[in-house]
Amino acid sequence: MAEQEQAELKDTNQIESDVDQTTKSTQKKTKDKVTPVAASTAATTDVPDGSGQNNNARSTESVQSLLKKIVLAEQASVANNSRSAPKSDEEAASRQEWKFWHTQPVPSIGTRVTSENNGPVEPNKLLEELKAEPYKLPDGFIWDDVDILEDEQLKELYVLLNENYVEDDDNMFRFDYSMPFLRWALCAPGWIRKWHVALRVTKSRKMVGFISAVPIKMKVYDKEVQMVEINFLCVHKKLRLKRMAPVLIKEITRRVNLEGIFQAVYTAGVVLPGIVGKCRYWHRSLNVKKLIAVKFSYLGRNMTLQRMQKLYRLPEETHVKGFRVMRESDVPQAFALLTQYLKQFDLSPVFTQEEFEYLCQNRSNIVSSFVVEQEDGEITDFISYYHLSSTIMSHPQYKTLNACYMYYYAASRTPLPDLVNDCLIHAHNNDVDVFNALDVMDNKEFLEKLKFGVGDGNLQYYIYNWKCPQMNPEKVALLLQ
Ligand code: MYA
Repeated sequence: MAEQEQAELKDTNQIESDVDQTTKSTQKKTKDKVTPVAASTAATTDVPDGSGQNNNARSTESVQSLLKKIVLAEQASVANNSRSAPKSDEEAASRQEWKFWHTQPVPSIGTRVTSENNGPVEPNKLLEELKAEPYKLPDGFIWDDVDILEDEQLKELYVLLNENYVEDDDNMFRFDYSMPFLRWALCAPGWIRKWHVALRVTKSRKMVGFISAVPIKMKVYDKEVQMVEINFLCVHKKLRLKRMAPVLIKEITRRVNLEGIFQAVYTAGVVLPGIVGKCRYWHRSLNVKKLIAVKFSYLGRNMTLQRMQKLYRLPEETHVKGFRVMRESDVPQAFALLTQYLKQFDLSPVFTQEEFEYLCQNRSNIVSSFVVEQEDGEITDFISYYHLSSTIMSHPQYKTLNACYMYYYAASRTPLPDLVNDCLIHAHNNDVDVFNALDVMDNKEFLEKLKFGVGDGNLQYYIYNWKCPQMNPEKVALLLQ
């Protein structure tokens, strides 16, 4: 084994029994892919509650404009709140040692990449240059390819992630990917079983680590490149900080390289070398009472629960004429709209119709998608969101936070805020507590207008073995689950 590998694996012995014995972690902090749901929306301005006499004198318009100011003030207060400071500091990251990442084909932090650069860091390798055997693991651990189509194995992955995956900075919420959601995300067209890599304890066969890849064709600036997307990197809490993550990453790289692919796209809440885009999550409260109860949101000075509920209240009926759930027969038109829309971005997937249908068709509790149908039957707009709950880690009453995330859309006729507003109404009617969106694509057109509050973490986009200038969030059009 090479020296580097030996170093990566040191300290990994003696942990097998720990992992077998303990299910509840004592680890204080994990670094997040993205704060699952945490946003402190603390309103600091007084607001009319709709019940008092002093409101009667105000016109609807002035109340509207006051509400808008309150939302903006609220958002500013969230942005300035030290609790909401970005948790990953790029300057600090530039001083970090990067024992593993410095060995990888990614530009170092602080490298200035000019616009002439848009290509691989290192050339593709020949098959005979690739390592044919899996990376060696410390005694007591084995590799396994998870069969996601087998319920038992899917359940094991579900449990690993449910107990050990991404948490917010304050360890209050942890992503709770459902089994059908995981099967959907991991079995996207072109998936292969050996890219669902698990780390198991040899004796007990307990799953204690995971990483996955699924194929995706990406457009980066003016180039189209076949890549994989890497997701669900997870190491059991009892195995943390023992250099297991680099071994998982190297093993998935080896397996992907063996299929002739040398680039990967991934996102993380942590700052790592090779950032191509730095985005931010925003949150739109739907179930104010619950969000406050579970400390997702806070009532600011001079704000009451009733006022806050009024601020975020939504009608029951959707507004846009012709807005309806997407059907199978809409797929070709919706696909054409999305394909056209995605062309303008610097980082976007290049979907086939089959991939679009797989990812964006309606699936209960996984994806909700809608179209606008004109009177003549033409489909002019498409919009979708995905459902991803978080476990509320310590609340006596509420155990699950129902969240959804803005996914792909393409609006050719209807103003984007109107489409999103109908999604909010739909989500609210379906018991979603909070609607999340990144500041990617044209999302800035609706975030403030529809009362989203800025979140407290960044989501960085990365491309493995690729060098290109960093892009602004509004040039990013890739949404990973
Ligand atoms: S992002 C989601 C990541 N998962 C979680 O946050 C879940 C909770 N956390 C954990 O399970 C662990 O803390 C993880 C780290 C597994 C994250 N991406 O083993 P260690 C570096 C990449 O001692 P642990 C997602 O799924 C760290 O800087 N690297 O640490 C996309 C250090 O390297 P260096 C990360 O805490 C994943 C080294 O690992 C991340 O026990 C994309 C320490 O290892 C991170 N999120 O485990 C992966 N966090 O010494 C890259 C820490 O250099 C894919 N580290 O500072 C690359 C492309 C591969 C395919 C290429 C094909 C061509």
